[in-house]
Amino acid sequence: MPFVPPSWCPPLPQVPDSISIESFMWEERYGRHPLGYSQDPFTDGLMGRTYNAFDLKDRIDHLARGLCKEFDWTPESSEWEKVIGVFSLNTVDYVPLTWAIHRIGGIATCANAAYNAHELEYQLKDSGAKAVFTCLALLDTTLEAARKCNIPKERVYILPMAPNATQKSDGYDHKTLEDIVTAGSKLPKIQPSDRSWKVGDGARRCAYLCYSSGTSGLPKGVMISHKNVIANTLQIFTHESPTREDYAKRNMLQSYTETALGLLPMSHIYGLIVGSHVGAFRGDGVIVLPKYDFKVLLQTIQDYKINMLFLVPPMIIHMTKSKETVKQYDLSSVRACFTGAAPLGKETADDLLSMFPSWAVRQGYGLTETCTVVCSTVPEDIWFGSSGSLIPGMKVRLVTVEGNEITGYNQPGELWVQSPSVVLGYLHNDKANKETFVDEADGRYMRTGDEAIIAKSPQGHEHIIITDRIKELIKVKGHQVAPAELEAHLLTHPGVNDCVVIGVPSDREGEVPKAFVVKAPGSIEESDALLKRSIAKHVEQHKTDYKRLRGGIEFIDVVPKSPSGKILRRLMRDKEREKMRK
Ligand code: 4UV
Repeated sequence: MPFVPPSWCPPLPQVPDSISIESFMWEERYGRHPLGYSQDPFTDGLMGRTYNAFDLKDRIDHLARGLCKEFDWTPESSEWEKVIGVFSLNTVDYVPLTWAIHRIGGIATCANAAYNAHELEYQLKDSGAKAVFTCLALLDTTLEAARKCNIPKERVYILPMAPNATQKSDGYDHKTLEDIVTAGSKLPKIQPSDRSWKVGDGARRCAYLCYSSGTSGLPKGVMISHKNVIANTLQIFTHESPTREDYAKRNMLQSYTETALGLLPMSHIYGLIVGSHVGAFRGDGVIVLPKYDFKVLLQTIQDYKINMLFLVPPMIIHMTKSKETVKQYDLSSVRACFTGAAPLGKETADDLLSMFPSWAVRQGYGLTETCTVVCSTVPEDIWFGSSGSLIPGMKVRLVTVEGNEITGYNQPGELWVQSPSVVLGYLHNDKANKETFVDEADGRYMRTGDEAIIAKSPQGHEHIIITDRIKELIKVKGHQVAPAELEAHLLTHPGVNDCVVIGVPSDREGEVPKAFVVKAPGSIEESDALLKRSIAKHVEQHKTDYKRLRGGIEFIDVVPKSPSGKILRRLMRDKEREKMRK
């Protein structure tokens, strides 16, 4: 018997499957809230730049017209001919740009702003992106990657981070988003792409192509449909509604919206869906920050009286370890602090609560492949160490290594998820699709590669507690690091004959990569120390900062492998854990 959401949770409303995300955001929402939005959807936390919902709607419309003209595209053509890369720090234009791409029936492939040119090139090539939107800070990286993917410089556009920031680092006068909006405002109206959709097209058509390594191997394009995003937005909204309605009633408000923090990268599913789409749909105001700067974060919470924080565990650890700095700011507006993407330790949650006894310290669990949230704690049902109750429309199973289904409490098994938000699959990767998405008698499940138990919370509800990670993935500060990617790179170093990379615990980052290396015979470095330094440098030069081998390098004689040649990473991880326990 699969586990299902608790009975207090309202049922999931019908999920529309023949409209685009963009239509859903505006039309559904206006239907629900005839008074319109109570807050501006996105505000620049540094510059104060903002658009109200009505202006934003027009802006997206103009941008969509401008994009059609710019590329000579029609809304009716296949979405795979209209893949656009978005490689930028967070800005107020980030998500609206993706909605304009959806309005013309295209796909936005959002790339981690921390990527270097090699990493960006991989995603742009793999996704078949025809153009890239970037910000000035990342222009050089973008141009280097674009060149290698045959994307001409004319197809590299600038997202303004600040009004009037126009200097160009390569001397070429790149068009800005503003230029396209202005040009679009003078063009005739276009029919939004979904006007020609048939029933079910919203479930079939890809809207976002985000990258995840899944359970094994290199990063893969995760095909996220319009329906996936709409479903998870409605699922989260419905899961939270009872507590919000209570709050509104208690405070005699007509409805209740949040001023939320938009700091998490919008290129990652957490910042994209939970941090942006759900807030915009609900009528919240999202205060956008381009990157993590601790003092700027505290100042912004104070200035904008933010009440909902979306953070990852390392940021919370930073807060709990900086009590004196934190005290200098007035954070009394905050009602809830939400965390996810990696486990939040019980001690850290306790520490945070002791600093801010009135905060609801909440945790959610999600994946790119489930188009984000699977479960989360709500203010009335918080249990530290747990990732909370299933959101409506979710059904999960726990399956043992032997393939037996677990039906009781507190017994660990791999978590399998069924939900309208489970994505279409990986782009051109049948093998990974077969391994990850399985058809069972009661429908299609996604195998998460995470080990979990179901336990009863003190309030008596079924909660999911993530107990371990079975898959290879390493999570550094919430970012994905694929061991296979680092291993492939290490093998290009002349001193490395074979290697295996695993994640090891880190106080500040959650986990960091550690490499076990079999030295090449007769390697030219004079000593082990020099060889280690050279290998570490090889990674630093070619991979982004969070992928560095901060867990260290250790030499071994042989990499343990199965008879079929598969690296036994789990064995290395268990050995390492054993060593740390001693
Ligand atoms: O694919 P991904 O990078 O996706 C994420 C998504 C995290 C989110 C999103 C919305 C939320 O509201 C939220 O709370 C969390 O990280 O990586 C997926 C893997 O990250 C680990 C787990 O191994 C997933 O398979 N992970 C994510 N959340 C948690 C976690 C968690 N709360 N506890 C432990 N591991």
